[in-house]
Amino acid sequence: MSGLVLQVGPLKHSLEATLAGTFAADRLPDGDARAEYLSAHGDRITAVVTSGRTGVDAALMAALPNLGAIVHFGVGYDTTDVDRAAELGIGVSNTPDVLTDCVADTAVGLLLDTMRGFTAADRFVRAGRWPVEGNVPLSRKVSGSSVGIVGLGRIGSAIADRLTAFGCRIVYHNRNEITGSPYHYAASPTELAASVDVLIVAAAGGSGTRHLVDRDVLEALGPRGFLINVARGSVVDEAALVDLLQQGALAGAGLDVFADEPQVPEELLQLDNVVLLPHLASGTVETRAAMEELTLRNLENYLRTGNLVTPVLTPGKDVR
Ligand code: 8YV
Repeated sequence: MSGLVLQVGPLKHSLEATLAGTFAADRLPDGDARAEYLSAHGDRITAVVTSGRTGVDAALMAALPNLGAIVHFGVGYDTTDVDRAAELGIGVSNTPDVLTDCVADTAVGLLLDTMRGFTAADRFVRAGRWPVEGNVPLSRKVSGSSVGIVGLGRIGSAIADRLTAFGCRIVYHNRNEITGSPYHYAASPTELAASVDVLIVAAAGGSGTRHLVDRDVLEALGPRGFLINVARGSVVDEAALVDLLQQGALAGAGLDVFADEPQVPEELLQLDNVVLLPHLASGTVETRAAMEELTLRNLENYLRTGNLVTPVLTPGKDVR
């Protein structure tokens, strides 16, 4: 198939090298050079490779009239306008399954750290406070606690499996109850939050889940409740979260994702009961290699056959 591959946004270095070398891909320039590039080459682009951090919006799709597939490095694709892609017959793929373990591991790690205060205690030791002040304050027990999961998909289920081994009682909320699930279902996020010690956000991002965890949900979680988010910052009302944490109306939070990454609200940096991670959940050597391999398989398969290996939207254009 003729046509050009375009890299949109930064990607893993080895993936960028393969795109440029094996696939002779261009990289979309930033700034003023972008419009110039698109008017000169936009109609030659048949496939884009991007990530959940950049994506392809409707304006960029309009500048790429022969685009047939948007290949994502990452499971989340909320930065791409999937509704518009569907209207235009553009296929979209992501990298499901290969990162499930690492994201679930991170959720459990954040839960342990947030409830037990490990990172805060590490800061305490490093600051030389132990010999002076004695023991740190008591923390909260993880094993046997009640855990609510917002979004019992692949990642949510892997988190639930892990926490079952900790003797936790698992409750979940999804748009629909899952028939045959071993876990209790809560009909709303508020009902879920009110019944658990910890709320873990594992739902996909995008307009459908924006602020699904709003002030009411966080208030239902209450001053003894913890919030863990490994999904997308957009799923939680971050301003309400910050406000309630500052008031002591939540026990703590463990966050790998934020509303405006890489910006983290200044107020959170001052709080000792909050664990802050730089969106690292899938960031292991093994998982990123598997994501890279699946990304390239999607691209190669699309260019060769017109089909994606792990589509979230099947390509509607015959590109051969
Ligand atoms: C990545 C992610 O950090 O897969 C996702 O949706 O958020 C993470 O695994 C990201 O996609 C890499 O750009």
